[in-house]
Amino acid sequence: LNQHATVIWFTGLSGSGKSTLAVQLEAQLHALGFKTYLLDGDNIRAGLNKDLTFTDDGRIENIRRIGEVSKLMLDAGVIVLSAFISPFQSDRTQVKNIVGEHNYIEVFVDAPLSVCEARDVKGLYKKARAGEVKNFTGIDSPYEAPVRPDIHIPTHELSLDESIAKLMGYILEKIKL
Ligand code: GGZ
Repeated sequence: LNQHATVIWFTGLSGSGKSTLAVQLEAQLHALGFKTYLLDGDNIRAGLNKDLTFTDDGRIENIRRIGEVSKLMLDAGVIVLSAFISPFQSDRTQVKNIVGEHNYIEVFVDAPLSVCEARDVKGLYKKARAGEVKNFTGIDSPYEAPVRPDIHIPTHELSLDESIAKLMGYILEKIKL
C-alpha cells in the first residue's frame, strides 16, 4: 500500500479545525492499512522547531523545515498529514515544490475569524485581543487564504462526518485505491 505515499497539507486559522480533521482522517486511513504520520504543533513546535517563534521569519522557517521533514517521510513511504497554520502562500508553494507537486494535496480548513475566535479552544484569541500574545494570526499577523486549494472544507458549514467524507472521497480517488 505504501506506493500511495503523499503529503496532505492542512492550512487554516487557529481554531479552524485542522488538527481535529487531521486526527480523524489519519484514523480512517490507518484503519484501511495505510502507514500514516501526523505532523502538528505538538510534535514539531515542541521539538524540532522549539527554537522558532511566531514572527514572520519564525513561521517561514517553521514551514520550510516541516516541508523537508514531510519529504523525508514521503520517501519512507508514509502518508503524511501536516496540520499547521502555514499562513503564507509563498511558503505553501515552497512545500509543494519540496515534496513534488503530484505528492501534495492542499486542504483549506476554512472558518471565518469570528467563528474561530468564538470557539477559542485555548483562550489564545482572548489573550491576543488583550495584547498578551503578540503576532497572533488573524489579529495582528496575516493569514493568506489559499486561492486554489485541492480541497476546501468550510468547517462552520459542514459537520465533522461530512468533512471527513469529503476528504476521504478526494484522497482515495487521488491515490487510486
Ligand atoms: C498563531 C499561535 C501563536 C501565534 C501560539 N499565532 O490553535 P493552536 O494554538 O493549538 O495552534 C496554534 C499554533 C500555531 O502554530 P503553527 O506552527 O501551526 O503556526 S505557523 O504555521 O504559522 O508557523 C496556536 C499556537 O500555535 N500559537 N502563538 N502568535 N498561533
